[in-house]
Amino acid sequence: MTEASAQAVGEGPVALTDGIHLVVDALKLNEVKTIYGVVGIPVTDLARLAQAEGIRFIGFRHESNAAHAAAAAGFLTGKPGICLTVSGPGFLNGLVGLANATTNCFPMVQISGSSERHIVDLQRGDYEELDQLAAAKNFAKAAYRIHRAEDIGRGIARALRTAAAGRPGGVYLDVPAAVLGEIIAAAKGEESLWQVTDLAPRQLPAPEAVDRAIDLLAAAHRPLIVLGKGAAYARADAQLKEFIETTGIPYVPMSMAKGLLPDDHPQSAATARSLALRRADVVMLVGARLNWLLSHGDAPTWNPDAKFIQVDIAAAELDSNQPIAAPLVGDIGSVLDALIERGKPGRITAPQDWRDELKERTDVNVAKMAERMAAAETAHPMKFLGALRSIRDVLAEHPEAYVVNEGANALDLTRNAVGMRVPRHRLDSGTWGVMGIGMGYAIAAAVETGAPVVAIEGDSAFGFSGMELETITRYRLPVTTVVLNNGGVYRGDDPSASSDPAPTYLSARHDLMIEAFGGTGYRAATPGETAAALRRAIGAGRPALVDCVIDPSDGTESGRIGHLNPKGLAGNR
Ligand code: ADP
Ligand code: TZD
Repeated sequence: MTEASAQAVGEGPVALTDGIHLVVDALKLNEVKTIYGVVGIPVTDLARLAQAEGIRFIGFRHESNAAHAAAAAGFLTGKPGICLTVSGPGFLNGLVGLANATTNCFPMVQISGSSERHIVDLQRGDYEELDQLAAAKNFAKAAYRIHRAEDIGRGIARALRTAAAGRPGGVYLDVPAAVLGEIIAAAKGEESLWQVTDLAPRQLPAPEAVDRAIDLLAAAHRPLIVLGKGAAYARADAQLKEFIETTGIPYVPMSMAKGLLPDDHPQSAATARSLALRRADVVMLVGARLNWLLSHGDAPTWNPDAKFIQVDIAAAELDSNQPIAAPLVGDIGSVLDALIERGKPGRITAPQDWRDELKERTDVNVAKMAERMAAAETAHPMKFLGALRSIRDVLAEHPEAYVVNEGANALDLTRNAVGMRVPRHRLDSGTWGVMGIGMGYAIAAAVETGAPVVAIEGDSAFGFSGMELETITRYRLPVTTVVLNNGGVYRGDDPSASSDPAPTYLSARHDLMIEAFGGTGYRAATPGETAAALRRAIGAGRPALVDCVIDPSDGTESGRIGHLNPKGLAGNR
């Protein structure tokens, strides 16, 4: 406990402390720098004290966004992001972010106040009554409750450790109001706190597992590496580059792995993705799961005879979809060290004809994309690709900028159109395909890094967290939001079946929204206006929003994943 906090509680014959001070002291001891949250009973004083003690408190308008921010902070820093919520509904609002963090394997801890146990558990009807621990268990990597002030240090250490070690995820920590208010001797409190040593210990693969993978890669005719966001999270950038470049194996980055190597790297098969997946005979997954985003490893997307090597920290992930011929369980840095060390120079080389085949397809697809973008340049009203070409060019002037991206068409098209050159600079809807991460992720990126952030948003996607524009302006963050506004969910030109607007229809001037909070709004109807506005906004380093007027007829239903819509009788229409 700090001197300041001892005095705050009062220096008597025996110095005292309370639960609130112990939470703050424990977080400080574990070097927590920022808390993202919403205050109210019973955590308002906790936020005040944290701020007074030098922890930055970023106050949100909705807990879902605060929780998304904490998750993004976890991804960006490699240490659990902290979210603070009030009991009952506030807790429940945060749970989407906690579940999303768990789904994406980002480390975060949601600390929530909760109501009186003896009332909640008999369901006598308390203020904001909810059995939060039971609810959180379903949506988190783990959920814990602290019952005594003397256990606060233990609870926080346990939560931080669980969130970060092994496969990272979201952890819920329940701190009832009574525990926050509990008074104990300061000395006893201080003794009860500890700092977690080596938050996410390295995990080394067994040598025989490494050799098995090397044998497979050495015998491959068409080897391929798939980089996932686990590889970005692992921060093994140098080893990845060395392994990929010395073996010559082509690679495909998943969206948040873009930039681990620059997108224009000669070995990137991103623009020949379908061919690469369909033809590869040995596939090494590095921090990427064979989930829906990779068609579960099934034919016809994949070669049915392909053999998989999987590098992952979570052994239970292996064989979840396809037989894994060479499991490599460990942290990616350690696994790559071992692969580099045990693979004798020249043992693994990607055959030239395979590299040429992919290169040929890449050249064709790059040319096609350039043509489509050039055609969009002059289209009026503006098309997605017209706006994105300008955004791409301006972002190329700012490789330090973080890109946040959500929507359907806005997500799919931006992913392909906007190249990344720096690791961990792209954050998007991720594994869950969730809308609403936009402003929370953008705020965390700005707060954690101080770099400019550009959030490229579908107009529907933006609405889920749009009120956080006020948070962005209140904290004067260098965030520019670009809304690709085609007036609807997916598209803005659906016919309505009644006198009400169509279910997909939306209508908003988002540039006026940010003006209400003191930020700068731009409206851009052409690619030229888009470029000029974005350039000015990033240059100014202040909160801004560019509302891009996009042709309502541009875009497809559900973007690239329209096939997931149930057909039913509509299929016969
Ligand atoms: P993507 O969506 O980009 O394909 P996923 O989220 O599906 O990526 O996969 C990330 C994987 O990375 C998870 O299975 C997770 O267990 C794993 N992972 C996360 N951090 C590490 C690490 N440091 N070392 C090894 N594997 C990791
Ligand atoms: N709610 C949540 C939390 N997540 C979701 N994914 C959805 C709803 C459904 N949904 C999508 O999958 S994309 C999307 C919704 C509502 C928005 C698409 O419209 P947009 O993007 O304006 O954001 P485009 O560029 O117009 O396609």
